[in-house]
Amino acid sequence: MSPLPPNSRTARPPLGVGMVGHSFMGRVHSHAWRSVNAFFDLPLQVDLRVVAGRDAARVGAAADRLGWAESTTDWRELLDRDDIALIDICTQGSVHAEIAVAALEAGKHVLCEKPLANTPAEAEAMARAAADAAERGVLAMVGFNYRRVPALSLARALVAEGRIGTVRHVRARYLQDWIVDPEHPLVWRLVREQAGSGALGDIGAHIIDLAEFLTGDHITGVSAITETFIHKRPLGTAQSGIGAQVADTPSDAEAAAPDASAAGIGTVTVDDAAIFLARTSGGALATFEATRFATGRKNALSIELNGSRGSVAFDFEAMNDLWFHDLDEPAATSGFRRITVTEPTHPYTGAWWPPGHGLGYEHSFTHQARDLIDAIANGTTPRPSFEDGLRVQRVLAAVEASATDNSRWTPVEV
Ligand code: SOE
Repeated sequence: MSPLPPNSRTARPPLGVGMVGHSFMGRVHSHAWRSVNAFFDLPLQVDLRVVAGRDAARVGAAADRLGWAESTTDWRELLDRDDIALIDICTQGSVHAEIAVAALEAGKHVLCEKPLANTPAEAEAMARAAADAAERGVLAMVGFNYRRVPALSLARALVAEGRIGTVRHVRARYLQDWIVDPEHPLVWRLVREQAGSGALGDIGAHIIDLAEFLTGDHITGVSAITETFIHKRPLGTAQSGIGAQVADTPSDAEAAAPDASAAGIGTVTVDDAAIFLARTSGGALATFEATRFATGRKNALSIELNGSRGSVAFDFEAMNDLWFHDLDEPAATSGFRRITVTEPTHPYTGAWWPPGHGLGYEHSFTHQARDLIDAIANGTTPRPSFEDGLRVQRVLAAVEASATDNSRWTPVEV
């Protein structure tokens, strides 16, 4: 029997990936690396080589479950592997800079989860390392995945085409409620040394990035208030939900993790909620709300842009729809209309299911992987870049600075 023709998978050059962290983000990134070649025609074949984590038993089990060839408790091993070309950072923010800078200097491409870092200084060091590495053809992306929800990619295209005219308003919210219960333990997302900030950096970063992505403009100034509603929480581990995701930190960079096994009470050192106003370089007025105390809202991201010729509006709770208002519509049929973003001509959707079947949260990460692989294969700058991530980090810092300065707060006589 004549030999079968080479399978296109084996014919494509491999892209070896090493991932650090295997909790919530590690799991969804693994799903993206496993699925991207199955649904997109790419010049490189992803190879899930090694996953690194803190605990040998846990990371070994994660490797088996998530499809990684090997596991290790020392992330630095990944930098010495010739069969690994890309480092995927899915850890808590306190170790993003250390891993990303080392990986870039070792000649590895980098995908880093958001926010880029815990401080502007760390983000600046990462952006510098990425700029230096780019001169050697080594590329970096920060994982603001919501840009790659098809409805939001379509919104960006409509705004860029001028379909809503000059943007006058941005109205963005990201609402969760996973720590409304005062008995929810003090997990790493509630500790500044590990998370950098609270709702502001974790979910506020997403709507800051989206506002700049959709408008094509930058935030030039903010005025903010933040609040921590519950200051003391029990030490221990959360059994379910977002808080149950135990942070992965490489063994040699163990952050000051709250002692999950200890009894007792610990102090929350980050915001529970942040609300801020902003102006953009395009002259728009913007409002942002990021909170973990929107009781009943589980992962409710929404954003609306109002322009001189129309509006676009998106709600993640109906993530396959984009609402569009065109001022040029005749009055008789004017109003917001719902675009079901599942046509083959819409961004990314043609790779998946027939019209009307819809996509989920995880697909945005596969789209992120697709675009990063495409950039690596073509030597183009992935977006959002570390420079984009640094700009978000500076907005986060400005919000915190504004919130701690009450000089502009005008009390109302009661
Ligand atoms: C927790 O708020 C979290 O996992 C964020 O960290 C992610 O970025 C977001 O996509 C879902 O919620």
